[in-house]
Amino acid sequence: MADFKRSVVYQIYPKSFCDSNGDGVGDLRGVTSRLDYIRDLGADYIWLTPFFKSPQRDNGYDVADYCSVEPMFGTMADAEELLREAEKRGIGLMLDMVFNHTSTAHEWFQRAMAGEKKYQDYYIFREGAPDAPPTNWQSKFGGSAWEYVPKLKKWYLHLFDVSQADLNWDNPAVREELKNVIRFWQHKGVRAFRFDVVNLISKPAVFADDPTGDGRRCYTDGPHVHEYLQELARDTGLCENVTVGEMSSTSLAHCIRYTKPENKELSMTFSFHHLKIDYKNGDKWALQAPDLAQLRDLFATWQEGMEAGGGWNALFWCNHDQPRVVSRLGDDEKYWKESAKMLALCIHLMRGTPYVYQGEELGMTNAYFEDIGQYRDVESLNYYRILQEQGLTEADIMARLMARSRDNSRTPMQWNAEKNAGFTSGTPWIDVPTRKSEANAEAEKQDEASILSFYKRLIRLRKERDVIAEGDIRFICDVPGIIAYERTLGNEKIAVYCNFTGESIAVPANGQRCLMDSYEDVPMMKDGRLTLRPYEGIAMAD
Ligand code: TEU
Repeated sequence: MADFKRSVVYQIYPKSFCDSNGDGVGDLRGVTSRLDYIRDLGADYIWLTPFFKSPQRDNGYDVADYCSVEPMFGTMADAEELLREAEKRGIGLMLDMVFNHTSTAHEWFQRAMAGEKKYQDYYIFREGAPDAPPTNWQSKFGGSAWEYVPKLKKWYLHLFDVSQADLNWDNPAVREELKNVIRFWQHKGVRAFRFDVVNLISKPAVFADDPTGDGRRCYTDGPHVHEYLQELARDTGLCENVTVGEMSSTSLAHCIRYTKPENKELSMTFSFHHLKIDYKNGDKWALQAPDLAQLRDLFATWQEGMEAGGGWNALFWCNHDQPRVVSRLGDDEKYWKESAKMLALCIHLMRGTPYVYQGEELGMTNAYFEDIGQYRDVESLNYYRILQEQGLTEADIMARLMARSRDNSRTPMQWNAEKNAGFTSGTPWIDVPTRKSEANAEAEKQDEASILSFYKRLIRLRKERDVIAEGDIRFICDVPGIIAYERTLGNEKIAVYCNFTGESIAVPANGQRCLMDSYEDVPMMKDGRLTLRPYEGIAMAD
């Protein structure tokens, strides 16, 4: 069985993880200094978000040189040391390849701007009048996806920030350049890769307006995407590595194709449908209570569907783009511990490879910033302006940012209860949240009943019981507010019951032995019925 199925990946956002030199920004040596913490947690890989040379308009997702280290994060020697030290502890590094676009500060783009035809073909430039963008597509960060360059009399495409120009994957020279980037890091010993928004790389042959939407249907899972991924994997030996593709607005059918082993594309995919259940009418900036029935249906569809099609999911609630799950789907006050543990149990025992985002294992909460001056993220700042232009009140806008901003997950990692949560001796680049200072590594390490200890046990359980990595999955018990499923491998069976509400709910249940309970208690089981307390999550074995 492939090693990635038994693995757990720990995601680090270096800027916010640990600052070794007191400049207020986390760095690679900071990561190295905390490797024992990650080993003790039980993670097998560390996904590091981009630390490459970058103007940091989008915190490193605007790469100016894929084969160098941004000085703010350290040096190439620091990266090599981190790799070596991680390997010593049996941990592999997973690097983040941002191949849909480069920063406009990248040499390729600069040369394109200087008029070199060869490099203009690396990007997506289109002729056109200065007042008429080639299509009506919208940038994911707000506004048009096209920027006009007067001196070239051309537009270029940027599906994200204006400083992130989309690469032209139809140009074989671009594909060769990107293969060389992978080879460069493989040569240094990197054995896992994450590919940023990789289902957006293949643009349509003809660029046309999207009559009803923002354009995503025109370029998502595009015409040559599978072919390009196969070529990339074949020519760089990626099948020997662990790979995960971030898939924006994708479909189950495509994710099966991306991850079916015989297709030789990727080990697994991230999809986001389950994290849009609180978007009103699909709009990230419009709030609504989470639709729990939809959440259950989406998990059932994706989990059972990927199994039937022979694909493999990456399992996650949190990353550097998402609000903290305990604030979003749990209760970060009254049932803080119980709900954080229930959410962990629910996702880790599904079929797929779990990802833990720094601080999730401590139950870190949203930032609850009250002042726009505390926000740093380009998307949040853009939307602050866009929502103002739409005429929303300041209070309404701030409530939306408080719930949805990507900065919710980018606050400093909470190492202890001291100043700046032990993240830096200087002034942190982004504030530490005021809520839940007890969510910190030092305190939780000592406490058997902490959220951190619960994550450690969950990760250990995956290594002890084959049914978690290998078993089939069936969703059971269609009761509102409950997500429940069974995993089966031969005679081995685990049943998982999770209450996503603040009320007690009774469900029909079987299973003899409790493996884990988010209440750290004996489950309330009687006559074939299990009463789940508020936010209780239970795993039972036969
Ligand atoms: O994110 C891709 C993406 O589309 C979203 O997660 C996006 O941030 C969200 O939908 C906006 O509401 C990836 C990276 O994870 C993200 O940090 C980068 O900003 C983005 O690509 C561009 O590289």
